[in-house]
Amino acid sequence: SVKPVGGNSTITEKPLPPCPEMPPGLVGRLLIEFSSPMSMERVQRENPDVQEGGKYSPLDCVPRQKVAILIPFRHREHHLKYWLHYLHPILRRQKVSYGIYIINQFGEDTFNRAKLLNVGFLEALRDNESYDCFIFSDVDLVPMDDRNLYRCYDQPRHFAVAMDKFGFRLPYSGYFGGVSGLSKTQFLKINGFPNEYWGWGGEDDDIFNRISLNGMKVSRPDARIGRYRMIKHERDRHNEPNPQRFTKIQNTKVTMKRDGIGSLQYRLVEMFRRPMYTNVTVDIGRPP
Ligand code: UDH
Repeated sequence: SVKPVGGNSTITEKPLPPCPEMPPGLVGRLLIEFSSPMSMERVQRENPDVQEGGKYSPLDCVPRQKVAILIPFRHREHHLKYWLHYLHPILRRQKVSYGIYIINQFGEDTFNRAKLLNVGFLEALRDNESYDCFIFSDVDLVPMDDRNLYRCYDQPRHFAVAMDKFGFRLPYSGYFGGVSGLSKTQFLKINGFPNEYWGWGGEDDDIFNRISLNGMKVSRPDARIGRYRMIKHERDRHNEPNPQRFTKIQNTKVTMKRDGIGSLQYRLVEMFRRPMYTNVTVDIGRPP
């Protein structure tokens, strides 16, 4: 379109091109460390283009997807600062249109990662940004290569394929933990994630089973690109290994029909926006 500006001069507004499949500004391998001090003020200062609530869209191209990034969370403020410090610039270089959602479990009952992520899916949709891609990331995992593109793929994606703590290899072929991503359609096809895994472990294997049982196949980046650093930490209180996990993952075929996004129940405690992220605090109850 041609817009008249003052007298007889004109500027031509070219329609924006779609964002490139492989963004040209990527740098590849990154130096990731967690020893220098970090503050939220610094993260804000270094990311002035991020909008309130941790939202961003590239200005020079039209992104093909809108991505909600959902982080299960409780008492990990220290990790969150590093995660935001590293991820905002990476996502900007990747030309992602995104919003960051911290799904904070209210109270001190047993932690439930997968249920929090189900809540995140619904609350991000309620935020009216028309997200069509959902990326689920632990707060302590930072990619070491920006060619590991945070978007959705033809098949459900597993991003964290080569973590430092597993010697930069997949711990087993069906591993789906750490960082994963599903389109809205893929997520609904598997009835979302299980709500009934309380405490540590098993929920990621259940999600892997749901994907396979619904005729999909996990897609992954090359292990040279899908490298991650994890911020070292001790086991959290109220997130002990769940002793039921081994038997539960044998039953996904039966349980996925009744347990998932379709049966999710929770109470939203508060939602507020910070400059670098949106916080969703939620009461998800406790194990029966
Ligand atoms: N999370 C929290 N708060 C909690 C528990 C879990 O925010 O209290 C979230 C957080 O995003 C975390 C994710 O859930 O990254 C996964 O939980 P995790 O980090 O406990 O799981 P991981 O397998 O570690 O990474 C298990 C404990 C290892 C202890 C090793 C001691 N040497």
